[in-house]
Amino acid sequence: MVAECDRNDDGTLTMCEIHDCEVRIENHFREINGCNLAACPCPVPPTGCEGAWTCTMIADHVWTYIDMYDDSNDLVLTEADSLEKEHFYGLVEICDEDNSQTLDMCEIH
Ligand SMILES: [Ca+2]
Ligand SMILES: [Ca+2]
Ligand SMILES: [Ca+2]
Repeated sequence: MVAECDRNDDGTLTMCEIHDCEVRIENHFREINGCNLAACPCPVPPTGCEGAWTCTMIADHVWTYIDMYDDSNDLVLTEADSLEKEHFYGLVEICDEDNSQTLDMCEIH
């Protein structure tokens, strides 16, 4: 593991070296299976910024959100899902990057 993932050859693995390695392994698996590749930045904890979220926390929150509101389990929020209409339209206004009037996971993210 160390030999394979230690990018700067210092004999230790930082969090980001391990993370990059995991992403490479995951993308190797995805390539074989014809899936879209993961683009995951290293989840560096924010420093000197109280209340800031890491990318991992944001990703967790997206899943929580989808879990709570996506009744149709298609990983897309639409008018048909149980999100309050007012809240949904507010989010669409802010987050709907392709103007489809629905929110996919990446838009919520
Ligand atoms: Ca290293
Ligand atoms: Ca849905
Ligand atoms: Ca959209």
